Amino acid sequence: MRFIVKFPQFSLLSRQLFFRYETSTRRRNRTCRNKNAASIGRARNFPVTELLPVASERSVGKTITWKNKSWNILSMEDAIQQKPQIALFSAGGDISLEKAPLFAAVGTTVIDNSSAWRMSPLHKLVVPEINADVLTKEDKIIANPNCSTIQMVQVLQPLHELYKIKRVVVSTYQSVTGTGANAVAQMNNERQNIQGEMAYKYQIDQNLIPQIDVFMDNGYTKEEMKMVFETCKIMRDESIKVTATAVRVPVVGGHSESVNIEFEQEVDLNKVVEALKATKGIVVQDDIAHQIYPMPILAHDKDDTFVGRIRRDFTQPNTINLWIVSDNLRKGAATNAVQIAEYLMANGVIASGYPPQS
Ligand code: 2RA
Repeated sequence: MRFIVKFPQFSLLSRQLFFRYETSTRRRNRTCRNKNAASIGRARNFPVTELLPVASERSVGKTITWKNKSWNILSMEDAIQQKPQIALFSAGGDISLEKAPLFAAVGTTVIDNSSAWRMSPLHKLVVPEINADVLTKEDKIIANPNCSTIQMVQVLQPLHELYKIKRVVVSTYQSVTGTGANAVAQMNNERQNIQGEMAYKYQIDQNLIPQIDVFMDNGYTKEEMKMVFETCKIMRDESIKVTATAVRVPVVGGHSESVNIEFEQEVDLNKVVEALKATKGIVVQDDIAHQIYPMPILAHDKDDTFVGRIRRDFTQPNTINLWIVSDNLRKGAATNAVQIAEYLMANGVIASGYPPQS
């Protein structure tokens, strides 16, 4: 399999990578996105045997190093000609709209981290622990959800199964890494009193910016509305009401969320904690006697999503508050994409053999 990988957080802004990997039984090809995905693929022992990096014409012919080997960077056209079985990429919405169908047309399954396909009724939006079962061999372009949505639905889904969620009020505290390397550079420059390019309109160090992405006609930002729509789609329940406020904070390790959840039924807090502890990918960090709770500094570079401060909202019935933290570049992006690829492999959703049949 081959991956397409892009590395916005490492300033290799147009780089995409392809991998070919081999399973113990047969040779396969997959495509994945970003340096984070590459390192996660390595960490998760994803069976890549060949890496086919793809970049703009300027970089074609150069090499990159991955798993102690040097790999030649290809053009997009060369990569398409090689018909990888899976493409995991994050090349931005416009490139995705143009190129993902070209890969799909040659039989590649694209896992896309842009927002281009997320709300398309013809495309699946997948957090593997929640709804990977929707995937079929016909799904040639699969959408990876927005980072702030992924970590929230991971926690909401087991609780929805317990008590049926009516309404969610979420405020996010999102890392500058969600914007990219330019935002991390802006924050670091400000900390050192260096004049540099601004990723944001305002100073971010020692500040909070209550705007992530552009404003919509309804007064909410696009980031906030992604949380509204994507939650219902992933959880397959249009009745869940979500209202969000998304805020950028001068933090690197991950996104944090304060979430108020109202249920249809009466809530037993012990059962909430038990359900979360039993959920794959969730780690409960909730021991206020010892001041244990999730924080981005602890979540950084981890694949899990952390939840704590689980408590009853005493202002109204059937309602709780909790605090969720996850590394937005890991489970919020690359890890989720690699997990989708793993699911496709493990469940035979991708036809075996190489090259794929188009
Ligand atoms: C952000 N959610 O944090 C976005 C990245 N996709 O800006």
